[in-house]
Amino acid sequence: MGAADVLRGNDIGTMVTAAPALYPHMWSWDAAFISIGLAHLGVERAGQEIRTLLAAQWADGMIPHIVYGDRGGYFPGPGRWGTAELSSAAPSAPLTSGICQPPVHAIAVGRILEVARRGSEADRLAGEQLVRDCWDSLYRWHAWLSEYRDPSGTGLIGVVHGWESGMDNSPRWDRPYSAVVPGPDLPSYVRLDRELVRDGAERPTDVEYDRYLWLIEEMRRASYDPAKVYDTCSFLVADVFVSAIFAVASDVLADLGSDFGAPASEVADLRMWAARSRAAVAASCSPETGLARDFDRRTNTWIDVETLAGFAPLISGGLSPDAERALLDELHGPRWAGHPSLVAKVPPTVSPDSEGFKSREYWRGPQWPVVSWLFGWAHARHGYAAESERLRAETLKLVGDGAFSEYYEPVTGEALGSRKQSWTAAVILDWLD
Ligand code: 9YW
Repeated sequence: MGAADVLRGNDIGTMVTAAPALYPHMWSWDAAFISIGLAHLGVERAGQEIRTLLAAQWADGMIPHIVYGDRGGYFPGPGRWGTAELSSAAPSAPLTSGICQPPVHAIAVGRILEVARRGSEADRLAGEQLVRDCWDSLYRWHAWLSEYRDPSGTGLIGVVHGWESGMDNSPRWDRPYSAVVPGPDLPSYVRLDRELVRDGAERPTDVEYDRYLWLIEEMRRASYDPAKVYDTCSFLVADVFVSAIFAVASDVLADLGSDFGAPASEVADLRMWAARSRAAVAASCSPETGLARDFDRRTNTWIDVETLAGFAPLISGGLSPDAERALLDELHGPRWAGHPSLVAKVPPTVSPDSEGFKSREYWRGPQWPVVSWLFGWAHARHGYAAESERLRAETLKLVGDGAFSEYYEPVTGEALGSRKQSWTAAVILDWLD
């Protein structure tokens, strides 16, 4: 089965589910990557994916992290969130979760446009129409992040749940999560993921899940009012990887805006947000390791845990040429992507040399093809063509088993998590182009 078949197989009409069994709904950042893959099968269908996601955008501008389709099959489902009952900003159709995910959407629209412009006249027109149709919604999304997740204008965008980072159980979050203490009134629940991924070591633990769900309770109590959530939620971390994505996606959106005649003041906002976040990501780098760091806003401390997110400045740019070269060499060097024990020379989520490295455990070590694509895209954008090509070639080697897995064991190359994961198939389609 090829990558295109995976996407077609997971397509339930207006959405391609993130995975056939484990994730039978639409996830925000997955949808963006999936739309890039879909562009290679038809620009109209790619645009449809973005439109489905944006149709679920909240009235205040937030793009929710899950848009639920008609089927159940995932916990937590819409009932656990209760967003439509509790928040006047949330849509009641479709039902959504109450948090967000990394803002990669403008990057996706930019990439779809590139693909469209190389295709037929109809493709080109469809790509350009997509930009016109979604620019304003994407601007409002970026404005929401700036207003509600960085209210003092530091440039670092806050997340109020590890799920918002997309890297759910990364060791980056261990310390902030240790301060999340589930109350005795946490409603009971049954996990469904453990039925589908039999090896418990590949998924977050039950202790982690209790905390994930307790944060939902806290947000319910704040009625998902973004200012109240920011002030009261027991987890609030300025996320350097989300901030880097926000910076570069704001650049892309600003460029699209100037090409397509968007209001000059909005384009200027985007350029200001991009510059501010780029500078803040660069300034977060540890003087010892050179890696960028998250900042725990509840305890006002830097989080000095080394993970792949520390390479965030390679996504957003803005380091001095020497510092950038050093960080690039570190990423591709023997502690990370070039580690001698790895089957494929793509970055693991945690270095095998780190204490916290767990080779099978989700965001604590495995390699995620979609993250490699993002670094490859950023390398190409910032002029590192050879490194970009290496990530492409090495990831293709990794996924040569045809499983299109969610993540891979770095030392053995074993496929882990869900099979036929849509975003894995999507980035492979883009890379095979
Ligand atoms: C979960 C869908 C999502 C991704 C996240 C990833 C995982 C959901 O799957 O979270 O239940 O664990 O961590 O980044 O969007 O692919």
